[in-house]
Amino acid sequence: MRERLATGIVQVMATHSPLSARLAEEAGFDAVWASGFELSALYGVPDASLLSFSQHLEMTRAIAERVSIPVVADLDTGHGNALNVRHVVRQYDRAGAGAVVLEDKTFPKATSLLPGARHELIGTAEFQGKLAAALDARSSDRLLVIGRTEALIAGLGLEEALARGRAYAEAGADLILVHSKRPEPDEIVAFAERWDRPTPLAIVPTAYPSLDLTRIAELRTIRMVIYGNHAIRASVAAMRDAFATIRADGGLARADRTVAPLEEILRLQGMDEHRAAERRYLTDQGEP
Ligand code: SPV
Ligand code: MG
Repeated sequence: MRERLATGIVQVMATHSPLSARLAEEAGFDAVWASGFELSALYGVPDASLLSFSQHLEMTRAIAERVSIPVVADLDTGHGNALNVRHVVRQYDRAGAGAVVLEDKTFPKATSLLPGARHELIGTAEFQGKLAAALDARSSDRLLVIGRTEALIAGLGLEEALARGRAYAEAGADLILVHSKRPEPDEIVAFAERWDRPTPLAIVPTAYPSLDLTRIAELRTIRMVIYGNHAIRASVAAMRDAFATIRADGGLARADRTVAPLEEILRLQGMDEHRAAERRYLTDQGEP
């Protein structure tokens, strides 16, 4: 991940499962985003600190086992104070995460893109302590620690966002993620243009999709783009279509032409390797 960051813009696709992570890898993304929003949606609950840390950790571990690209793990607020962060980061490090993202909101958090949600931030110094705890907890600097400010999401303005970003860079964060929910990229562009630290920036352009890679590259300070929730949204749209077709037709014939063939699912499950292992180890096959 560090090498890729040094040479270009790292594109990270959202996932909520090892299967969606494999599809992201096959599509050519540099890394996958173990998204708290996507996993919450998968469980059918709001992204509001309702799932336990171990539920998200197990998803991250399962993804890391099934892909060879890095996993960027969404740790939300770190599940408590700096002492909780130490514990949590050690677990994600062992689970094989390539990066962890911690955000400066209070626990329990409100999901960032919800219109009218109340967003409260912890103090800058307290969040610096959480970042320091995360940096000390990692087993090596292979694991990137990304500090995320929600100052723009909370409506605190550009100056506060920049001040927090600088403070988190000073605390040693490897990247600063700055999030915005405005439908236009103006405040992110302003942030990126005024960013005056060597620490690279990360963004999640879900709310402002007009900001594409060409423009991001021109800004020069943004090195990571996280496509925040297009895995779960794509799968919901695809499932809804297939379910409606089957209901309307009273059968599978037409839906069968649009859903992925069974062979494709078997391949994604690693069935070839499984069958090879079967031939190698189940040597009693054929005996009565
Ligand atoms: C997530 O995907 O869980 C994120 C990005 O943190 S957002 O939902 O936009 O806050
Ligand atoms: Mg999240």
